[in-house]
Amino acid sequence: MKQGVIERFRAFLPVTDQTPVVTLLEGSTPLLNAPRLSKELGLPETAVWLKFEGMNPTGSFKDRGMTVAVSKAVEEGAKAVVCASTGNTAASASAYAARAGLRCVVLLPDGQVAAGKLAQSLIHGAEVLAVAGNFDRALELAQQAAKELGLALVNSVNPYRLEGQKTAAFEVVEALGRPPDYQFMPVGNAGNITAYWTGYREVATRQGLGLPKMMGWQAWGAAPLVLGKPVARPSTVATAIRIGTPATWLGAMRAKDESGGTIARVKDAEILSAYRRLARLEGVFCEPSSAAGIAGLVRASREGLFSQADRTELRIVCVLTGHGLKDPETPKTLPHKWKRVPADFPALKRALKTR
Ligand code: AN7
Repeated sequence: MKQGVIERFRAFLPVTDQTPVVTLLEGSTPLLNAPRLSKELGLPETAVWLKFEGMNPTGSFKDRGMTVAVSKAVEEGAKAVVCASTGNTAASASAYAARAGLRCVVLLPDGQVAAGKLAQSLIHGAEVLAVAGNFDRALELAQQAAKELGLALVNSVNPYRLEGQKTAAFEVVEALGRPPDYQFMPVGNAGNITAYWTGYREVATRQGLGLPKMMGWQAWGAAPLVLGKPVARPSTVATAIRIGTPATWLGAMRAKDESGGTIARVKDAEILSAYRRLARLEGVFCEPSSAAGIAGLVRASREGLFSQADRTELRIVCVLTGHGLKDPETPKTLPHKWKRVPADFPALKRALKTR
């Protein structure tokens, strides 16, 4: 069995026999049915499916693009890579650079990166620079560093990243046997929605299939694509998508318009509620940003989006972009009862009764 995004999808990627393959065997992530969530939304059990990208080697979808970007960087003779990141791109770049023996520089918005992501960049030996500014400013600096210091930029403005990421759409079609009717996903810098749309169009052309409606979700306080203009001071609990000027703005708009989908926004409270609901109903723990897509699904279904649909045939894919363990702090901020007990059995029994 072929493993890793490049070996599995070589024919559809910009690689040759000369490209050294830098891989951690990313991709081939689960597409899990979500029967309880489906039922709570008033849909048949077969309606909602979770593409759990948190199961990639570094715990996010970024690995699909990073294997291609870092492999091409090595092929082109790069000695160092650089990125700006809300955390996951940095974690992925750090791991793949370590794998390739390259120097890695990551620019992070100071104080705005989830603990697990920062831990990953540190342990893989990246040069971690906490920038006194937001992600958008860090990206400008990374682009300047790439140009003037000759580092290979591995943000999603690097076209190899999006080529790798489009393979997730191939896997969804493989698993469902056809494209879904709708795809719900979070949108930050807008690379991923652009990549999925490319992937779906490619399989549709190859196999004569239809296309999903692309439903992208931003956080309320970081919704430039919804407002139609950059947001100077983006703010949300979903730090991965705390982005005010998406680099792939036009790609996201094309995905929305061409597919007949939407790009809309959800409040932090809806994101956190979806985050917890998914974990409790389905046993799947994603990071808060990933739950923005689930929150969007809840909102859209409340607003009657599926009321006219042929429900038995309806297939909805939600992309869970990152693993919940990336961000171990957020669950502790949610209302959840836990108590201390003395270390004896009667006390334990009393505690369980008064639950
Ligand atoms: C979990 O790591 O931008 O719309 O620098 O980590 O393709 O940007 C992360 C983005 C969604 C948004 N979910 O994807 C970064 C970074 C998670 C993410 C997104 C990100 P894009």
